[in-house]
Amino acid sequence: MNTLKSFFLFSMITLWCAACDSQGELSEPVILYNQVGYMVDAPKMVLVSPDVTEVIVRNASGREVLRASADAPVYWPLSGDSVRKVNLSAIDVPGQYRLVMNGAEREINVLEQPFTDVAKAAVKAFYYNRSGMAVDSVFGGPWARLAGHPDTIVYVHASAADENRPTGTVISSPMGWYDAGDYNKYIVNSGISTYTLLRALQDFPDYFDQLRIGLPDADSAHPDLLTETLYNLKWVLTMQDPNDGGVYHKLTTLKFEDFVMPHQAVNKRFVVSKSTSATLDFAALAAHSAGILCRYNDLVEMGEEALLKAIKAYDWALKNPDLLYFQPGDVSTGAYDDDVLTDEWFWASAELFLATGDQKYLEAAKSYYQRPSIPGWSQVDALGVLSLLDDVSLKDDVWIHQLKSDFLSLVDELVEVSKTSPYGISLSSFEWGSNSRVANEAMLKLFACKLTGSDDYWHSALSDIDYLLGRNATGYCFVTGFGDKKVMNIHHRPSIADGVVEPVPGFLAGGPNTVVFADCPNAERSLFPAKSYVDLACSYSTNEIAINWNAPLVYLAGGLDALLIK
Ligand code: 9MR
Ligand code: 9MR
Repeated sequence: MNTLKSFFLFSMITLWCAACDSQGELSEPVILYNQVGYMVDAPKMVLVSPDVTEVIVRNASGREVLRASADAPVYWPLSGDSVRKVNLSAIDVPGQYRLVMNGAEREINVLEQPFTDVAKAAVKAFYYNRSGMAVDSVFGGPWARLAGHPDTIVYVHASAADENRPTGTVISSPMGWYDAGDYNKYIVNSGISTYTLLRALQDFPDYFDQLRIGLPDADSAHPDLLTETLYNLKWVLTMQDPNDGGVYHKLTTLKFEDFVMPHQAVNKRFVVSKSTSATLDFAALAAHSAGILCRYNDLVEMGEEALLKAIKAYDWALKNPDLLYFQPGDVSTGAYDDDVLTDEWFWASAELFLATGDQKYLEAAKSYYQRPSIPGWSQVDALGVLSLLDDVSLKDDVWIHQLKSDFLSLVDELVEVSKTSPYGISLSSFEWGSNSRVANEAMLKLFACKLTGSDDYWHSALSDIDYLLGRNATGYCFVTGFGDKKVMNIHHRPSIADGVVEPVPGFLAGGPNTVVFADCPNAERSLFPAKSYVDLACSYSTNEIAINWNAPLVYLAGGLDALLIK
């Protein structure tokens, strides 16, 4: 049988068996729902399998409050199944409700502000991933752990050596977050992650100013989100070579460490290769943060230093415009290699212009500008656009008008897709970290809502969070520590090695995709990308966590909550 035929047969069997168990008996209907909570004054949608035509909703005292009929089933080629939408928006009183259908029951929560706990946990996750610091039991509960990776003795790798800092030179580069389930620290990925958290702070200041998450270094003068972000920013600023302004691509062991606790992962650490991408991302982040730091008396000096470093980094990039990152032969940790830097040039130029007012950076930004795309570690043009659109002094500028219209047309397209998508999201493909793409799309939608005030945008972002919290083709609530069908086995070294059953909470799992099938050789994996996810620690391609995936979750959960307090 040829591949196409067997794939077709496989799909038919999958469809036919959607409502059967292994013996072909009728099994429970499928119901997919946001397992954390729905917002009271907002659209509420659950998904059911084709066998369900009506859902009865009962309140906590058992009284029927709604009978909602299910829409016609719609097939999604990406999930290989058909689902029906059920609109529960008529529920307008907060509380717990039971959904009853075909003999099965599920409970949903309807709340004024359902996402506060997710927002707090998503910020706290960064604290749990701090390098060079113990997690105290007062703040970390069962996930308390010893400190690892002080990074006060870090070697200059041959790929990064020059006459000022020859191979083997020792430098100090402490603090910062571990990138993900591994223990390394990568500038490219730190750039977007740190920026996204600062963006959340700027876009929803009232909300994040008062959000307290329990940090050992918290104080009343700074929002906790800023305190957490500073922990990484301080590390980022150590990654510049003061001699020439170039920035090391990463701080890493030569190979990934084993699945041990941070203090047991003691292999030598190196700074590897300066690269144009890391240097531009550094310049953008440092320049952007300068503007924020200068608002706090005790951080003014750090802000001024950050700006000087940003300028120096940009100058280095001008002299070394094409130094792409190539993984040295003896290094096998994350590469974050990107060979298209137009967007990094745009972002850095935009931020340097905003921070200095110097027209030369504006001219550069204009020359690199292209219609933005969804943010990702290798795609940062939207970040520059958000910063420019946020600057009130530019709002009458003709070029900025163009940016705004390009940005809104991008978000409008996303919203249109989500309206017709069977699962109510804007994804049309599934990449590594697919859940983060959902969250990043939602971030753009919330920003568009701030720009225009249109409900359509935040409703679509709300549908994205519903997806992440359980209303997806796998039925998992993808944030650790939350949900009825919980993710338990993230590819996260501390969660694997700490002996605690529950994983470290607040992390967004990478999510379904079909990029790598070999990570868990014995696991059954769907061939359909939206279902191709396994909650197994071996599955680094679907079940790792990462700072650039959690940052847009912070923005989304906090942003939605914040919009509701208006
Ligand atoms: O554990 C590694 C994880 O943290 C990385 O994100 C991932 C992708 O680079 O790689 C994991 O390491 C795997 C390696 O790439 C291939 N061999 C198996 C390793 C994990 O068991
Ligand atoms: O998020 C990254 C993804 O886009 C890449 O395809 C993948 C393989 O290179 O690497 C991912 O990033 C990992 C990084 O290399 C190492 N730390 C964990 C990151 C998340 O898996």
